[in-house]
Amino acid sequence: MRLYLINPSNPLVSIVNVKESRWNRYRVWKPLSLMVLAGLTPAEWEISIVDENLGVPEYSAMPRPDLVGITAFTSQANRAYEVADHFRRRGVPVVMGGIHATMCLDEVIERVDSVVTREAEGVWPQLLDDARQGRLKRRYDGGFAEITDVAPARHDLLATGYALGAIQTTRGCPLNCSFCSVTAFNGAHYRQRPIPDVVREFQSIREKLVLVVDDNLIGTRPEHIARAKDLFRALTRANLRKEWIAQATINFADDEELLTLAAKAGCSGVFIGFESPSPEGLRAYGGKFNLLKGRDIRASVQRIQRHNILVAGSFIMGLDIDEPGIGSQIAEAARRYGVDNLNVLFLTPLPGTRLWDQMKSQGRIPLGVFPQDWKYYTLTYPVARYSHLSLDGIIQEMVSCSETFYSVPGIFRRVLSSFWHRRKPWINLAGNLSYRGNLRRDSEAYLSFRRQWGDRLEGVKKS
Ligand code: B12
Ligand code: SF4
Repeated sequence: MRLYLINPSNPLVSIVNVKESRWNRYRVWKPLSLMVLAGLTPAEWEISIVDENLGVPEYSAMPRPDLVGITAFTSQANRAYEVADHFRRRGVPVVMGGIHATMCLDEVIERVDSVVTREAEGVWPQLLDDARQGRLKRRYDGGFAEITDVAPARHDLLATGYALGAIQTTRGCPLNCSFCSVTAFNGAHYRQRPIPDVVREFQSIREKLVLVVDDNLIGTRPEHIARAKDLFRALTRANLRKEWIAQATINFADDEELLTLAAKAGCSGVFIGFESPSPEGLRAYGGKFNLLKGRDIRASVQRIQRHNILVAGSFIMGLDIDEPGIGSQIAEAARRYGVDNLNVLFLTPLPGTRLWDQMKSQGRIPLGVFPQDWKYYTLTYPVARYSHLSLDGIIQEMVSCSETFYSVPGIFRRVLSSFWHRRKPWINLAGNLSYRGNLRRDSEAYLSFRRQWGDRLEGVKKS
């Protein structure tokens, strides 16, 4: 039995354009969901994982599979349907799962043979059995997996072409920010994989640099932090000789022992979502408000960096309080906080989130002809109506924010500082150059988006 597991591409996602900027190699990450599915698949299936981000193969020249499984974030849905259509026309059954299939079940179920909603662990073996016997059901709901049932991913598949390996150690997020899909999809209950399983899986990863995909590696409660410390101790004992990067909340900075243990275990960088330079912005959207309010953020960032750990800060532009000037406010806040990298995304209503419900009810989702428009839901296009910013206004703010932060003197200052403090200067340089390399391409993409969709997005206040 032959199984293809496919990660569809979206050419609008600039990070996958390795040819245009070779630094992007460090930002193309493995589709871990498919490697986890492969890990759950019995040996009688011959598995090929196709990541279209590395190139779209000539499917008709490949041997005919018995089953195709497709994963998709919302931004990949259009391409997912094209791939599904190709195989279904050849009579191959297609199953789709992942976040978009869960949030937009009615749309997806019309376009594939079978849909898996939520986490696959509880239903995938049964589905494969049904497929083998030619009696696939239209829908399987995996619910939330028992965290002890999460199989190790097949790191032997997709062995080349990536700079980073990937692993997951926890699922779920208790903070439930209104714009984010994670709590809606993986639940508010923070589930932690058994530490020996994580260590064993880490040992099976070949790459020296690894992305820990957890939405919040350390969690928020004392027992979460205690588990994170135990994990770091175990990784250190295993002497992995790997460096890893992860996502965390700013409370990472509050515990010296945690930072020391993380650094010893190989932590070389963290992504932290600051979301807004103003407390009012945070209060409206964030479960994170309590973690950030009244905090000396620069001092927190410095405490992390003192452990030789890089900090990438992420912000959202287009919050209801954001007014003209927000681009320079974000660039200035990122400079003040002293982050090594800055990632700014447009506020985007993703299906299944509270923000979606709110904006939909307010008639603020003009780019809403689905599925065609999903390809713009990459968080890098302004697909909604923003309270105080016109389409041109918000694009201008984004461009000026990126150009300010990623100016040559800005990069020079940050990289010099990381050389001086011996804080992973080469990784810092690669990250900064990757962002800078995409600036021109991003501006061109905004222009073309503006030309194509300006009319549909009109009716917005002029800034
Ligand atoms: C790692 C990650 C990335 C990596 C991508 C790696 C990759 N190629 O997959 C990077 C950094 C590149 C990335 C980029 C983006 N990401 Co991202 N990312 C994540 C993150 C943190 C973890 C995903 C992961 O690996 N999970 C571990 C695996 C094991 O879990 P899983 O994917 O859910 O898979 C399970 C089930 O969903 C199911 N399943 C999944 N696929 C399939 C397929 C079949 C056939 C079946 C049966 C089952 C099944 O089974 C798996 C096991 O239970 C998630 C957050 C999250 N918790 O999901 C956000 C998340 C998926 N990303 C998100 C977004 C918005 C993006 C971007 C659009 C925006 C951005 N700029 O970040 C881009 C788009 C990239 C693209 N190609 O289009 C949103 C998606 C929301 C949505 N509705 O689509 C999420 C949920 C984050 C959020 N805050 O809302 N991302
Ligand atoms: S803390 Fe991060 S993962 Fe958790 S709900 Fe907020 S944005 Fe999503």
